[in-house]
Amino acid sequence: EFVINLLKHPTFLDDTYTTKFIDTTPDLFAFQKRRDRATRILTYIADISVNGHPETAGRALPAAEAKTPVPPKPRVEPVPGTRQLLDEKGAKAVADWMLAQKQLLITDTSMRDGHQSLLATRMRSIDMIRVAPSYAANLPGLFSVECWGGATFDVAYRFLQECPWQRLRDIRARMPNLMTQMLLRASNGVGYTNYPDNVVQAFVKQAAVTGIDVFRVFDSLNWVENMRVAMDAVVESGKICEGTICYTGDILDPERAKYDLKYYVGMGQALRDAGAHVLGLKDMAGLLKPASATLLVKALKDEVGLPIHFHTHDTGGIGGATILAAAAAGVDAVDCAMDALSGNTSQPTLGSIVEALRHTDRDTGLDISAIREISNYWEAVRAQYAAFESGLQAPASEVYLHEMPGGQFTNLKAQARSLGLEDRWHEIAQTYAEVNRMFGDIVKVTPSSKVVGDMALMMVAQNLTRAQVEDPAIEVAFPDSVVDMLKGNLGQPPGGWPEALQRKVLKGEAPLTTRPGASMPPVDLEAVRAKLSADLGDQPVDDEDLNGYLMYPKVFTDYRTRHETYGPVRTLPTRTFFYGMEPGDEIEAEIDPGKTLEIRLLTLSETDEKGDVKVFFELNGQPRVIRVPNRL
Ligand code: BTN
Ligand code: 3PY
Ligand code: ZN
Repeated sequence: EFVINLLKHPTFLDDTYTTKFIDTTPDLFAFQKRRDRATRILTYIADISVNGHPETAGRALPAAEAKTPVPPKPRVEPVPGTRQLLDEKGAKAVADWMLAQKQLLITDTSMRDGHQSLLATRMRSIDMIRVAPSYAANLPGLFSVECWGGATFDVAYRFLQECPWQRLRDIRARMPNLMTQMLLRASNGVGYTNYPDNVVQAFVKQAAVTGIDVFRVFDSLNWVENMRVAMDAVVESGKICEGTICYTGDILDPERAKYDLKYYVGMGQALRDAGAHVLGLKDMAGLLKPASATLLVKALKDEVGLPIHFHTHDTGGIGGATILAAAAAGVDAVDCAMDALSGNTSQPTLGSIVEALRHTDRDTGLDISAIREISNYWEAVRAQYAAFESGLQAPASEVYLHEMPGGQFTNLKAQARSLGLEDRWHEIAQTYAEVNRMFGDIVKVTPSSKVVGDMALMMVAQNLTRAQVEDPAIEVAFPDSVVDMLKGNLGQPPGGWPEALQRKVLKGEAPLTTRPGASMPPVDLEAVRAKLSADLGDQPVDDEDLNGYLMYPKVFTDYRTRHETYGPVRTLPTRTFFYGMEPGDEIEAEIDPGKTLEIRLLTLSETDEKGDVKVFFELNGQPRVIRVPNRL
């Protein structure tokens, strides 16, 4: 029997847009609305119990002995942390404080990059929200908690049937003393393409209002010109602008002279001059080697003058060594993932970095027993996502060949599997490297990494060599993303695009060489809001909804349409969300603060002549029957 007691906190999971709707529409019958929501949730459970969840079909099941995750008890009331410093003294004061600290500051990435890089970004909000109070109370000395942005935004709507803004609001409310952090792809927002300037500005403004404190802003081609709109918007919001260098190549390798020490120092200075409070050093693939980190961090510290926040991945297995080298060279803050969500394509292991530095001059001061407790919680959470594990068994030095970002690696592997190419993975890795050289040796990070991945998959699937692709006499149907990138729609890489390839791909069309946003007209936000509201049957569209729609129109409206059928399924325990219930199972779901549904599944009928199954529930002690089609 599987029973979960959700946190009985009065503000738990507050303020769905459904409740906002009720709040702003007092003449609605609240009782009717409530009953509807319960019915919708029962419909979802019934459907999943009968038909399974498409995302977990055919995938590994959670182990039979998997335990219900129980968050560690908050030991004390949260004491003031970095959040209070930011709120009271401002972004510049936080940057000055970082520079004045001796201890190595730590960002925990478990709620964003950790699960993005290990579990295909599939972690649900409820699993984060339940542990947020433990972070606030037991680890008040963290620099920040990365919990938003990157791929989590669209995955929330698309695959998890939940609102990313609500996730942020709920985490923020439970971690009042810690800074929240997000990953923002500059003019690409949290999407895969350039957006008009006013869309990027509106998005940043909303993220700041809903609860982001630290914005890590990067561009997928390291084009500072294309980062200014987003960076200016962050500075304008009063939050911390972490202008970020993406690291690729190897500064010690004379063959990769394009990305040498001088290049990175120059970019760091340009980001400082563009208004960054903190300099981010984002090693998205985990390519920065310890000896190079020593050189690079020293040079950036000396020649840029901003505090440096280092991010890496452990794909090659020596990420921890690089962090320690960076710490010794004076880096101010680093990213780690809680132990149970660390290693391999994720970040290095938080607890082990803390231990490695204990009793040294960079001692983090973090409580290792609090870290262990939180990691034990994540271990139990991770067990529920067995369906999304990549099966990666070990770190591999192959990362220095392909240079894939940790967040893309397992994703591309899954794409390869779906194309029947999984057994040719090492060939794909080799081809990915060749595509990179063919594109002129570019930074590979979302979205440019996706373009390289698309091209590599296509070449392997069609057995095309680089020489064939480049041969003007051979007709090649390039993926749309490749055409788009070589048109200049993601911006310009250092040194520009290789001209011969660009001519072939564009078939004579002239490429864009200016900033894409400069030639995109502003979107009429209020007109879009009005049209969206009408399309949704005159439902209200608030600023969060509007910004979600502007990033991902179809993903957003699909989410809203499903929401009409299934209600606030984000309140279900993860096991129920992905696997439904079995006769005898009992769960609780708190759909509003203090409003808890107690749900028991009694039995399921045989499939009737219409092809339907009747699912018999007890809802808060009352019998309820839901009929769903058997689609299996
Ligand atoms: C990256 O590619 O740099 C980071 C990970 C982003 C993953 C998303 S999920 C869907 C899409 N397909 C990809 O290959 N990458 C993105
Ligand atoms: C993202 O943009 O999602 C990334 O994780 C890039 O590394
Ligand atoms: Zn990362």
